[in-house]
Amino acid sequence: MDIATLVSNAQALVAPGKGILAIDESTPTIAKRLASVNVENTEHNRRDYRATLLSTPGLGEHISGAILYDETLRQSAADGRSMVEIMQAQGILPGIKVDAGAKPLAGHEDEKITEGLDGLRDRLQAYHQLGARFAKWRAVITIGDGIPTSACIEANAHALARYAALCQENDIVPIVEPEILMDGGHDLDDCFDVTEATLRSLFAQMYEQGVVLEGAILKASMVISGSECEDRADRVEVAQATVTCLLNAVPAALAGVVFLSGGQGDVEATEHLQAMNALGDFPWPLSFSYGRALQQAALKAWAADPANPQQAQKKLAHRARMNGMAASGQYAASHEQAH
Ligand code: 5MM
Repeated sequence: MDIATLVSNAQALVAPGKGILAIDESTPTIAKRLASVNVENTEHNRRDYRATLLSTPGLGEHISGAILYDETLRQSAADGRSMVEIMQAQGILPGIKVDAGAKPLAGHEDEKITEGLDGLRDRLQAYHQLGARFAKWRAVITIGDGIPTSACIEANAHALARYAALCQENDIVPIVEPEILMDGGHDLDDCFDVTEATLRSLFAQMYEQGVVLEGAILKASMVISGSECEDRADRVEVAQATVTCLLNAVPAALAGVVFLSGGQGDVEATEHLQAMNALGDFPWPLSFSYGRALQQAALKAWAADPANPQQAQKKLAHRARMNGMAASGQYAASHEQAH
């Protein structure tokens, strides 16, 4: 394990004004995204869409790394350059999703456990050779009647910690992503309690497994009201609850925290990040690792005219710039109009 390289790559991923582009949708998930814009889910279309995003001029100004799906890491664009070469030319670190998806947790109705530890050491070695320098593993926690159970929280925390230790053994920075789903009618306090319990369990397990926190990143969901909640918290309430929860449960030694968007609107996700960074300085950089909130506008523009990728690239560059500003606490709504 090369700790100096792990730490320097982790710090590069959360460098000031930069965040991560999540384009690691599994084939069933990208099928839904493409269907929403009436595009057929073929390998050719997935390749062209993702090559368009990664080739955005100047993308490296606000994007430090991109998380890819296995297929994308092995692909080359139509011009013959590999996706990894495109990213290297942009100064963007290649990342890879290594979990095998969230499956039903035996004996626990409506709860999930993320699989993928078997054979992971060999896969990480192969991914490192292909150019990956960081990885991601997502656990899914649902809030509902009597759930999440401690069995679900602890099983997922244990798997995340074992994944993280294996990554570091292979000089790959682990991003640990315990996503508390926004689905449901729960309120902000419910989300706070579940998020705090999940993070406390995760960092206890990471300590047990000997994960070097300075070379690891948390991909967190915000503390936010459920999408069906009747009285949803506003931007400042979400920001205050989220940073309070993180300060309670996340060790200061961690390299950084990046947020997922989880179904928020693209501007909403930027506003929440800005509201958090406006609250002051924290032990870790607070940045972004958005999937949908970075891609929504770009996907629509690309689907409207795939032969003219510049429109989609302009949309992505704009959202990356807005979120880069929010990561530095310098975003304002007026910046949206400058687009
Ligand atoms: C980009 O989507 C990622 C992969 O999802 P599946 O494994 O379900 O296909 C997903 O893990 C994503 O990175 C996170 O959920 C964050 O994305 P959002 O859209 O919530 O910011």
